[in-house]
Amino acid sequence: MLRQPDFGARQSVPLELDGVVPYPADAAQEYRERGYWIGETHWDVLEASATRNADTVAVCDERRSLTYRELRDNALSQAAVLSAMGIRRGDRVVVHFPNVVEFVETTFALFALGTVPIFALPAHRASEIRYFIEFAEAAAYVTVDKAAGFDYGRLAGELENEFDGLRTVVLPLGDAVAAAEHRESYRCEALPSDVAFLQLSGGTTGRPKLIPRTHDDYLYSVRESNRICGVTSDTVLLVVLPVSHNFTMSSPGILGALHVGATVVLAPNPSPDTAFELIERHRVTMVSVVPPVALAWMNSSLLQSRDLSSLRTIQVGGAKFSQSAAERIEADLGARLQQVFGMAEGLVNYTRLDDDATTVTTTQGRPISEADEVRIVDDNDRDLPAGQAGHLLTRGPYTIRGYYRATEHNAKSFTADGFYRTGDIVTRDERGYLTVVGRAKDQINRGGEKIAPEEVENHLLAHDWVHDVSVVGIPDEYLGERSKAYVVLRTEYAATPPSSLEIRRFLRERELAAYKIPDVVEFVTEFPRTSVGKISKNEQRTPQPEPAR
Ligand code: AMP
Ligand code: DBH
Repeated sequence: MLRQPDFGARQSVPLELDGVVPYPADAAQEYRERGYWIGETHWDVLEASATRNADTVAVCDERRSLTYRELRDNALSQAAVLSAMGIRRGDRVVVHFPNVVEFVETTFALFALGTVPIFALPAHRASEIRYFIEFAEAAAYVTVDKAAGFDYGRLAGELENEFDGLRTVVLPLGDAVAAAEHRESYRCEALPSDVAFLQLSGGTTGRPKLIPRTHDDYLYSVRESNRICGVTSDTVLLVVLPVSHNFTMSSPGILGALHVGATVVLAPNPSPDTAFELIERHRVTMVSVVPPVALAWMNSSLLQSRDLSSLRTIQVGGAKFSQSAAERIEADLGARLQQVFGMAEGLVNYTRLDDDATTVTTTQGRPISEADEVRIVDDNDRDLPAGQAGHLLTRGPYTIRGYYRATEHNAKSFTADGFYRTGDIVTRDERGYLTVVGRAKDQINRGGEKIAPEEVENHLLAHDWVHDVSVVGIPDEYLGERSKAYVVLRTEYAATPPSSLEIRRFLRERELAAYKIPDVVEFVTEFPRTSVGKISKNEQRTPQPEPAR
């Protein structure tokens, strides 16, 4: 019989993880003294909820439903199995799940062990997963068997062959878990100041960046988010966005709901068909969506036939929500709008539930905490007066001071005194409300899904026929932006270009997440250039008149 690892009393040694930039000691001390960091871990939170709300449903999907007690016990059983496989505190483990209950079980099993999950997105494919394993020297890859139209189990098999020593776990575990012995009380080994997991950044560079978040800092943002968003044990939260996304996890998301004994309903996809039925069946009170999903819901004919009357709050974030849609949504869906402007690096802004209609429809909210320091600066880092658009810099009790193992990049992404350069262009009013008006970073925001052009360009450059590429975001009525690749072919192939379909197939065969594959491919003979000879992506982003025929 597998026994749960017995660590007895909590160890007092902080986790040493190389490549993490810690909060400076004086800032950490201040955040503790001011009561932001209260010294709890994610595992403590689940234990407390399981004690208070043992028989309440914590999380369900189409196939399974778990009470808080079951979630806790299953997580501990899985921890026993992982521990028997040699997985230890501080090991990095890639967690790769569609929206299924097993994601939550696994995440808490890893929290119990003090292991550090890397939250891959469901849409990620071999190319991204391989990179996470290599870069973070992951000890294991945990996933679920076939689900949501993709064979995750098969990918696990391939990875196991490819990476020496990588352990792969494909759920369900069956007998191994059933044999695990349960304990009444279990103390996890992690310390609240430890890195709890690595979240992902949409990024701007050739490779995604990993974001180390501590229990202390993340749980502060989760508790405050609950307060701001009115999440209580009566909340029924519907998750239609990818489970592992930072918005879904923490704003207030799955972790917020589990903190207060609420119920989380996982939807396999965000279509009105699926989501409306779940809202009706589970009497859902709250949901978080990206703008294209909000638009699809607002325009759905199913609104006539489904009962959405339980829905109180609809959060929209991840990309800019147009004012005109924001003005319509409450009437269309019968729920209050809350705009959310957040980032996995930290800072999250919300419009408040009692804000006036103009604030809710025209701003992206204000920061969670009075300790969130926000600066709006010009190109030379000089502070701008209220109302003027500039670069948003931020520092605070739940914003990282550096990406994981990224010394060189950190020097560019953070100021010397620890402000994160968000890459967003915003205005701030006298009250501190932010409105996103643009972006300085080279990133495409495809309806909330972030694409780093350089990453896609690198893949395209691997094509034998391709001489040069430039990937940009172009305006799209529905997504806000979609992606376009301008391709210059090698001269010997220019006369017989491949079709854009072939280029896209090439990328798919490189096992890249589907949302990164350009929506449009155009073959050109040269790129527009700026006066200093750099590619003018701005010009490429601007729609060009169709050539006369
Ligand atoms: P990431 O750093 O990958 O977590 O992505 C966060 C980025 O998403 C932000 O820096 C913004 O560029 C964008 N974003 C998130 N929410 C909003 C929003 N409500 N409006 C506009 N942009 C947003
Ligand atoms: O886009 C994001 O990354 C995001 C949006 C809303 C986020 O991380 C969040 C809320 O926490």
